[in-house]
Amino acid sequence: MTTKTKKNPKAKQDAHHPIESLLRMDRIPHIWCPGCGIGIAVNALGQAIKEAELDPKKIAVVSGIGCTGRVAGYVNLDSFHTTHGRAIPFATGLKLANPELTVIVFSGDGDLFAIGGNHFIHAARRNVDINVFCINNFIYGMTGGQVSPTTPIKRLSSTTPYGSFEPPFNLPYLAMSSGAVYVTRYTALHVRRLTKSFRKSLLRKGFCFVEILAPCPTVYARRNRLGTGLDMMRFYHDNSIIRHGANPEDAAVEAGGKIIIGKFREVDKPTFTDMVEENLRHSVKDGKGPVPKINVTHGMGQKPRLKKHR
Ligand SMILES: Cc1ncc(C[n+]2csc(CCOP(=O)(O)OP(=O)(O)O)c2C)c(N)n1
Ligand code: SF4
Repeated sequence: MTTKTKKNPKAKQDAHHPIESLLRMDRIPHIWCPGCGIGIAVNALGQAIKEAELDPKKIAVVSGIGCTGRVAGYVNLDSFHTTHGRAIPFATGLKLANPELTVIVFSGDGDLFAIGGNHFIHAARRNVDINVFCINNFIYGMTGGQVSPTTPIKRLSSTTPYGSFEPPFNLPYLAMSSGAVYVTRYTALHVRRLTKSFRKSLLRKGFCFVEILAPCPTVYARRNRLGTGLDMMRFYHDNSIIRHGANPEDAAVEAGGKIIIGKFREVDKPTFTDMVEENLRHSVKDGKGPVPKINVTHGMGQKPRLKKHR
């Protein structure tokens, strides 16, 4: 970036954002409200992709529907804005068809855990090698502020005008008990930690989950009188406790309560693709064939190579 000085008055025009190459600049300005946390997370993702030195041509970003779902439209990568709740099965298909891809699901708490909840637990159970990054703003932002599966008890929404009474999901706990190999939570304030966590997730095999607590000043904070996006960042600053290795069962988010952030889990386990290959090898060895040998390393757009075993 060039700094504008008296000697160089045109420098401002030449200034570039550090992750500009990863954004579809022709689509900027984006639709997100001032103070929204989604853009901060997108910036952290861009930085993480650069730091991980991944080839942008081998990355795919998949989103569902919602304000967060719009991320797929702004990244200058192969990206897919899929139907509501279906980002994970779409991403699973991409990864199985082309295991060389780094597949990122970037979507909201409503998309991933209400209509898409079933896909989440099964992809985690199977340890599909994808990265699921969830913006948790505790609400359905895009559709005007309905209660979501993560809305804390007592919080107001357009569908809970007297306060939500449904127990919310504790996302890291859900991810870990479903089988995710890497589970972290940060807030939109903890940009450096979030960037590092994205980077580690992108470089790690298996089902990785990063939860990003992010302000939605427009429909969540306003209705709950939590102030502006900046006020919410101040809240994160004053109330986040970094506790790596904490039991996620103890990390539920309660209205106005302390927030436990950090890395909850990092383990190695065979991925779904590993298990498919292993299972095929055993079936052949046990003489239970004929079993087609699927070459899972074929590229996108190519037909799977099926070979019969004698
Ligand atoms: C099948 C279907 N049902 C409902 C909707 C309406 N809808 C669009 S976005 C959304 C909620 C998104 O909430 P979340 O994932 O939390 O994203 P945010 O907008 O907060 O980022 C809903 C219910 C839809 N598009 N498709
Ligand atoms: S409605 Fe909320 S989540 Fe959607 S862009 Fe505005 S602040 Fe962000």
